[in-house]
Amino acid sequence: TRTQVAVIGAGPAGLTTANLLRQRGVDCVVLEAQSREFIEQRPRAGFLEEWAVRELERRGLAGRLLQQAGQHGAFEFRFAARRHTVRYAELTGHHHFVYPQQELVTDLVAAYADGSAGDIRFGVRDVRLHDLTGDSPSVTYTDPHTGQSHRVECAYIAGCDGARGVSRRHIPAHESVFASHDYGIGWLALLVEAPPSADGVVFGIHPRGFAAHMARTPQITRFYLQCPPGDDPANWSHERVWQELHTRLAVPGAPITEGRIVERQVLDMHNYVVEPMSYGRLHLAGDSAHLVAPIGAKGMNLALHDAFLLSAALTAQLRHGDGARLAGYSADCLRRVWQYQEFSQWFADVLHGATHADPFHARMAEARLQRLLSSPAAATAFCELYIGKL
Ligand code: RFL
Repeated sequence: TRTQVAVIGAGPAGLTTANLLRQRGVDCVVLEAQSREFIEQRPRAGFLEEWAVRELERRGLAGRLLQQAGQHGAFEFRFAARRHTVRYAELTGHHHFVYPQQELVTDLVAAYADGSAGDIRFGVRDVRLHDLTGDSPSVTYTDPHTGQSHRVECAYIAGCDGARGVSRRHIPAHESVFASHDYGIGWLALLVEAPPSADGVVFGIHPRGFAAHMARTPQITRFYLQCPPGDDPANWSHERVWQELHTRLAVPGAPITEGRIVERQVLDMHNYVVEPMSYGRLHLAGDSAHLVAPIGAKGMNLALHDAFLLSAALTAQLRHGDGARLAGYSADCLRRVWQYQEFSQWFADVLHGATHADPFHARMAEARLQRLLSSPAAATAFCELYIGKL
């Protein structure tokens, strides 16, 4: 096969890139390791920042989202048995759209594959990238049904294959800096069949560990519980989960609604950034280039931001021979990436402060929280980052 852009990975980054390329008359082929059914049901993120939704809307990709998504403009901290609401929409003029990631993926696959007859190949194996520094790179993969090897020849490769993908590994170590940070903390991520117990997000700060509540749909709620990194989800029985959630999120008059736990996984809180995000004809986008622990709900938003920039840069190059945006692609993405990394780090220190072994750190976290809750200027600065208004 010959195409202009080979897109590896059909997550939010890859699918958005592919849709926007096709809209602008650039040919592409998407290669995805999983099946269509699998990616349309994989639950992950749920919070989209308003600027990202407006951009999807401008491109005709937000039809169902705008009909179905809930809107959030406030969250609350809970600690010492009290609630403290932060009304970030009032402070910034912007809000979040709550739309499960798998719904966005479903819409983007439909718009690309069904709506515009885009070429997408599911279940591919052994994806490899070739000749990245030459003029005619290519991608090979094995077809799962026939066992046959295929080659996609292209002009550019969009490496959108997530945190565990292969694209990033094709960049020689001496050609990029891999900057990373490990919090040494785990979060037990839970999906529960229960309606939300509060209007917005709840961040619980407690000496037993952080806990959070995030609405997803009227029937499904996500919860997080701080736990040791690498903890075994089997250590968390139904009884233990609910006991800890009730304790860590406890305030009078605001009970937590229990339900069946349909997903339990332990996430080790760590971040990384690959810099630059480009190597020869390969350009990374989304989690393949940068991971931000789900502390401030940033990952999916960054994946979309990269996709908007990459599709515009590739179009300028391939349709108009203008390479300036592609040359600046990595730096343009990384400005927002590093702001979000810094925000997540700051916020993580506040959320986990109550369990910090070092009393100095614990008191610093308290001081930050007090300032955030008492100074409108501090609250506005925080909220601008929280909603991604840069
Ligand atoms: P994705 O979504 O991981 O998509 C990558 C795709 O590439 C495929 N793939 C391959 N395809 C071909 N060949 C290979 N060798 C391949 N290897 C992998 C994969 O199957 C997949 O389909 O990356 P993308 O597009 O960069 O999108 C990033 C987001 O998915 C991620 O940042 C968010 O889910 C992070 N995240 C959250 N982000 C938010 O903005 N708000 C949130 O509230 C939020 N909550 C979360 C999250 C991530 C979580 N987990 C488990 C990772 C909650 C959780 C629990």
